[in-house]
Amino acid sequence: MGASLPVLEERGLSHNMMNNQPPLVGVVMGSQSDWPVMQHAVAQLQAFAIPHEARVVSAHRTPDLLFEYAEQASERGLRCIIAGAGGAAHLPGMVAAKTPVPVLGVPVPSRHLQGQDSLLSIVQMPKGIPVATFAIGEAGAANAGLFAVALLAGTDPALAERLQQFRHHQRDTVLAMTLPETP
Ligand code: RP5
Repeated sequence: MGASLPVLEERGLSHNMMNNQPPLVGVVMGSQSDWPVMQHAVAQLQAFAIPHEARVVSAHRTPDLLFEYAEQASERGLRCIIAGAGGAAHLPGMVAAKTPVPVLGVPVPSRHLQGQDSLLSIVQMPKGIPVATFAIGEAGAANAGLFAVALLAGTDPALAERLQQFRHHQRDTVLAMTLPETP
């Protein structure tokens, strides 16, 4: 439990976000350039105090590391993995292929096709190896984080209560909204 991947840590590409607690959620992304999007998943995990880690793992540039990470995920105690990538986004599907741990895929906006390629790469998994796929970009990353919270809340009543309070806060915010008066 809680084993580290030293190569990434040495290069500053790995970060355990809650020291002294083994991560329950792994957040991986294909490049450091994915962080502006994927940080929105991490922000949700932080808001609900979920032990987690964030790491750069590239499907096509570090395939051996991807296999190592995915193969160790279950024994390390990860309950789900949020995987974000852009372009021909193999990362979530390949992670899912190598672990029974549920994988939540986040399509990162790409330079030329604005993430539509990422979305289709992730969502169109052939039957047999599922990846739960979220919206392109920040909303998808945040919702993947919230989905991970909901998964964990199934066995954690205190967390379920915090999630309910979050939903109530959103409800109350919308109920308090007003529109400008029209003549
Ligand atoms: C993918 O290629 C990454 O997930 C990223 O979205 C995209 C571009 O990577 P960089 O060229 O910015 O490293 O592997």
